[in-house]
Amino acid sequence: MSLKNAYLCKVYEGLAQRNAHEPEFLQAVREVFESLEPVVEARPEIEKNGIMERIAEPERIVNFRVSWVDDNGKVQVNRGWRVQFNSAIGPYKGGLRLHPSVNQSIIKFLGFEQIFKNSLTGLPMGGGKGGSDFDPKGKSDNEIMKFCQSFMTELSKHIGADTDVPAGDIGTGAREIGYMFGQYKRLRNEFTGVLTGKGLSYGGSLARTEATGYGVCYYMNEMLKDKGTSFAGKTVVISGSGNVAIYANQKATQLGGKVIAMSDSNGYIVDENGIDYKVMQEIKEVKRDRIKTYVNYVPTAKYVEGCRGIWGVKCDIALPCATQNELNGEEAKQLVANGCIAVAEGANMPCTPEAVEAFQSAGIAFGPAKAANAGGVATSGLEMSQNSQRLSWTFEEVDAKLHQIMVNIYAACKDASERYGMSGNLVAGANIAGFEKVCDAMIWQGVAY
Ligand code: NDP
Ligand code: 2IT
Repeated sequence: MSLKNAYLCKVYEGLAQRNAHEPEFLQAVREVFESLEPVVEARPEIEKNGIMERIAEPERIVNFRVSWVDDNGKVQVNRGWRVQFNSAIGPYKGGLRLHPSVNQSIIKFLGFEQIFKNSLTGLPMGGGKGGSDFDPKGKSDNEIMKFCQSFMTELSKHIGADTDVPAGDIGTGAREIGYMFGQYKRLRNEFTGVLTGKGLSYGGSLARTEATGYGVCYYMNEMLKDKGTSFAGKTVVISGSGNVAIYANQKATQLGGKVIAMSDSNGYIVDENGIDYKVMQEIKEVKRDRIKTYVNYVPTAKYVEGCRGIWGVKCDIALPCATQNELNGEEAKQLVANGCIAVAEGANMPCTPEAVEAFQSAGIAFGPAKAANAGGVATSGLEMSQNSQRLSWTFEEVDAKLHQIMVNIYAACKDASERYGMSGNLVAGANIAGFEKVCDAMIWQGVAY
């Protein structure tokens, strides 16, 4: 798809020139701009108020050195970021990614998408993201703690329960959030809800761990309902085997689906009898081991080296839950040819633009990340509410709210796509519905803030 609107073209071209070395960021912006063409044409106040120029420029980027001492007494140095993208509708909110591939382009694409995702949840949260090129793999607990403490020593100067509330993402789970929370409290002498995804004994919310994976399935369930079907009896392929993938497996299975393949960055496992999420929990969360060891627990499973081959496994439903651009146009065509009827993105931007195009032109249901994986940050929002009230809700209460939020998000995406004559295009629907609230808030708050 190409951009036609003159204003959007001009803003995008300037952005592409200034950020030529940030391909993931430009990919994310381009998709949103393409979706918003009819909105920009229907509402001249968007151009008049410079909304597109402003929304694609982070309010603030903090980039810092993280030095720490490894178990051999050697000093290690990493790069840290926090991109505070947009605070129009609430304090900045978004996860922290720890992975060697992290750079400014990746953090900016994630922060940009977070603006619209958070808006879709209906909760008052702005968009932000952070992280580091630190690689947690193979590090001891002590090294993880040292890194997290050093990272938070700088980050603590820029965040706060009413300013910016980070959380988990790739490589950042309950252990890392715990070390970071401890350090923030030590530095500030303040016990506040400055992070979400906290442990249950110190302010965490029940169901936050499960929320992203559950939410993806609740969203998929709405997509399937509209097609007159459900998870019952369907085969499901889930890429990744981390936080999102594990609980997507649990919920898809509970809803009657059968998860037949999962992966990590080295390879994938297949088991036509269904993959047991509890074994995966043990391998990934407790042992912090590789997915290939699954065959030691379940002999009917088969391990195949190389993670991308997973898209060649025949299935009814595909849930990419690993990382950006993990599913390309050719792989999408293969899924369609194998009879796949629906795809929802658990990871952020896992499908390349060519893959999205292949799914949409084949007429299969496609749920974009901003909408489909918003259950994680939505439940972070619910954790913030509980922290403010100094109360804890039960698992059932949180799960019921999460479910309702995902149903509402699906309805909002569908409604926006229909209002602008793009019925069935949930990518456009999510981008438009997420944008509208942020745009109005930016206009009402004036220019110089
Ligand atoms: P985890 O760190 O728990 O798991 C990540 C999984 O993806 C692992 O299986 C990992 O394999 C795999 N993976 C990571 N990077 C790559 C890569 N470059 N190539 C192939 N596989 C890779 O992360 P999460 O489950 O939390 O996050 C997964 C995705 O979901 C990310 O895109 C994240 O942004 C998104 N997301 C997460 C939310 C959350 O609440 N946690 C909320 C919304 C979206 P390996 O172990 O081999 O590295
Ligand atoms: O991409 C995401 O939405 C997340 N990693 C979760 C962010 C959060 O603040 O819970």
